[in-house]
Amino acid sequence: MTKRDIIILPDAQLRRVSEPIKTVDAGIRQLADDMLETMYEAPGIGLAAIQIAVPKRLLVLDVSKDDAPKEPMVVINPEIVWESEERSVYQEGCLSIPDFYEDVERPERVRVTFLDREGKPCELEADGILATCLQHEIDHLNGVLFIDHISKLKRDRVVTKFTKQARANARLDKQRKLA
Ligand code: GNR
Ligand code: NI
Repeated sequence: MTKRDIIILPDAQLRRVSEPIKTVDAGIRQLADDMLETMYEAPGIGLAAIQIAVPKRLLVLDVSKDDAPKEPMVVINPEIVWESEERSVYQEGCLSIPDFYEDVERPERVRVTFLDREGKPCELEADGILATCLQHEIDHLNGVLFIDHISKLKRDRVVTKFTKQARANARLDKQRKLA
């Protein structure tokens, strides 16, 4: 397994719509393993392939408690086939928007169809943090970020902050290359 770099705001790749996976082969299983390692290292509870710059409809997650055995999940070509009327609010974060957290309202429960790491069709009804995490990751596959669900004022503020930071880093890189 190999840890990969996570891309962050304002990287335009985060806005891409990812492509369905045609066949679940050894290459896809390798990619899923790399994503799990990257997620556990971060650490995070979920990771979409686009966060390591791979525009495929694949995500991994593990919402098990820190002191419980690991429960890695590989979710390929997910589709939300049902969502509850009932909503709930969770404070979300994102590995592609480090150190920024905000409340997001989403359906409390969802049913999701997907392929597992063997390519077997599966269906799952989720609630709580699993439902939130699945919806957050599926958003990534569609180029949507959790900041798209908060107020424009707060979103603009965080995008500006990360854009300025990226510019400052680019300037520093350039100076280092000249030195
Ligand atoms: O690690 C993560 N924690 C988290 C907390 C609340 C709601 C969603 C998440 S997902 C996030 C990892 C990530 O960025 N996945 O895309
Ligand atoms: Ni995220």
